[in-house]
Amino acid sequence: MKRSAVPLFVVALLLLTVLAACAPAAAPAPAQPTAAPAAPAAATAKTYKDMTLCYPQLGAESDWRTANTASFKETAEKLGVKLIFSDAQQKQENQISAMRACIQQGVDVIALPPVVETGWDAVLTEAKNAGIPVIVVDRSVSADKSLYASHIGSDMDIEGKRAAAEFNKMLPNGGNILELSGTTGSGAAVGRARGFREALNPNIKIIDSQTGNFTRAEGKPVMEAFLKKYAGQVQGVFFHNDDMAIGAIEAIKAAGIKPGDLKMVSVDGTRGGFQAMIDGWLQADVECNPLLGPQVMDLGLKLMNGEQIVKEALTDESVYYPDKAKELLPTRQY
Ligand code: GYE
Repeated sequence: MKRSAVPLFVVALLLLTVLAACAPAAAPAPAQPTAAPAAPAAATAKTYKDMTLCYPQLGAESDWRTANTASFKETAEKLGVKLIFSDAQQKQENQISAMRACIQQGVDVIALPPVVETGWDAVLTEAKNAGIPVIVVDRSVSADKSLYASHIGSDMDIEGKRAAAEFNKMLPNGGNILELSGTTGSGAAVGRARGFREALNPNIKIIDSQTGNFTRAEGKPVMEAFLKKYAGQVQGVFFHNDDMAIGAIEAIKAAGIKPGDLKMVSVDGTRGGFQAMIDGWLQADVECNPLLGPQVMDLGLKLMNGEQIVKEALTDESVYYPDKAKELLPTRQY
């Protein structure tokens, strides 16, 4: 038999082709990861335990202030926030140096309850340049809004208007009243005086207004002087806070005036104010809530995590009256 004419190299080629066709198809190349797997958000988000909060408190002038301080200290303790607290004794220069010390230390957030409205631009700019956000607490500042992150507190103008509405009800035929105002130049005193005047009926005249600096100690002598000067000429007194009212009531009692002889309205809604309503001295107490610690720390944490926060957060408040005072007093937290 003749040997096949098919050359050997052709056989080899065919074999190779068949082998190649039978080989399993190459597995697709594994997809190249495009990015490292995203870390769970919780691992990077800051928590309260990471926060150092500076609170250069303005003073300890009133029961409102004491409750405000307690709210910050208790909340910080509960949440594990490191609180740098100081008491400026109602002096702006002390608040400013406390803020500068905090800036130097590189705190995460500064919460500032400004004793007065003006004069904050320089230190707010320093905080901003250091990248430390400032939350203005309680009273307002006149500085440009770009210099601080947020303001949280009461609407002092509304509080003044609420007080005026009480006098409008109690003195429908008009009359003369006196005003014991808070710390001169403070957002609380400025707003309350402004709102009060805006809403007061024109037949009610404010015949004098003096500051008692939000304290009992200064409220009493101011009232003594008022009583000497205007004996028998006034129907009412508006107090910018309960502590001044309580100091003034001592002077009023000493002058032989009886509860209800003068119509009196105050602001804050402290236990002392409630007691003064129960005793018949105050006919209304406009609420001002000092328990701002939790809300401020919540905003502070949001800022640390780069979240957007509200520029102005106003506290929801009302007016208290003697009829409910006895029932509510035991429930009051301040
Ligand atoms: O009414 C007063 C305190 O700024 C709202 O300051 C605060 C006021 C408060 O001394 O009692």
